[in-house]
Amino acid sequence: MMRMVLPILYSYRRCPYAIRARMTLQYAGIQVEHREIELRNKPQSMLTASPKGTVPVLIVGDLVLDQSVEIIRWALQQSDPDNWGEVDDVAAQIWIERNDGPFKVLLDQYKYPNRHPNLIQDEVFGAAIALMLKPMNDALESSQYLVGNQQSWLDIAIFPFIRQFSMVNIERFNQLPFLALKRWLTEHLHSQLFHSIMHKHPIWID
Ligand SMILES: N[C@@H](CCC(=O)N[C@@H](CS)C(=O)NCC(=O)O)C(=O)O
Repeated sequence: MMRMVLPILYSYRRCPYAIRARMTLQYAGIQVEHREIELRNKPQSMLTASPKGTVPVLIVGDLVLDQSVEIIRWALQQSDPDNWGEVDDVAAQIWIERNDGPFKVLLDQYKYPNRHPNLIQDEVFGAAIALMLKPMNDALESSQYLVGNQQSWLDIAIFPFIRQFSMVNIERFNQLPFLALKRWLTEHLHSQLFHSIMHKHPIWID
C-alpha cells in the first residue's frame, strides 16, 4: 500500500511567524506532519534542512520553505477558497515589511523590558503605537480589513503580532482608543481557524 508522505512543518506554538503559517496551511486544507520544537533545543533534522534555525520551516519533498511568507504563498498556490491571495501585493508588502521589521523590534523591546534596560517603556509603547497600531486603526476605520473589505493573507500574517502586543499588558491595550483595531483583533482571536491551530503538540524528537 502507498503511504502518503505529508509535508513536514517545524513549528513553535506561540511564535507569531509560525502561527501565520499554520493558519494559512489550515485554511488551504493542507495536512502536515507537525513537529513542535523547543527554540533552545532545535532538532538536528530541522537545522540540516534549514541552517538558519528559525521556525516555521515547511519541507515538501525537496522543497524547503523557511520564511513564513514563502509558506503562506506556497499554501495559497495549492488552494485559496476565499481568495486570500487577491490583495494588492505592493500594499501588503509595505505592511509586512513594517511589521516584520521595525514593529517586531519594538514588540520584543516592549515584551522583554529586562533585556533592554536602557529603553524607556513608555517610549517603546508610544513608538509601537505610532508606527503600527495607529496606522492599522486608520486603515481599519476605512475598510473592514487591512487592505480592502475582504480578508486576505495579510490580515492573518499581521494578526499574531498584534495579539502578542496586546497580551503584554491587556489593560493598557484595552485603554487605547482604537475601536476598529480592537474589532479586527477580536474577530481573529475568536475565529475557529485560530483556535484550530493553537492546540498543543508534544515536542518532536529526531
Ligand atoms: N523571517 C522569519 C522569522 C522567523 C522567526 O524569527 N522565528 C522565531 C520564533 S518566533 C525563531 O525561530 N527564532 C529562532 C530562535 O529564537 O532561536 C519568518 O518569517 O519565518
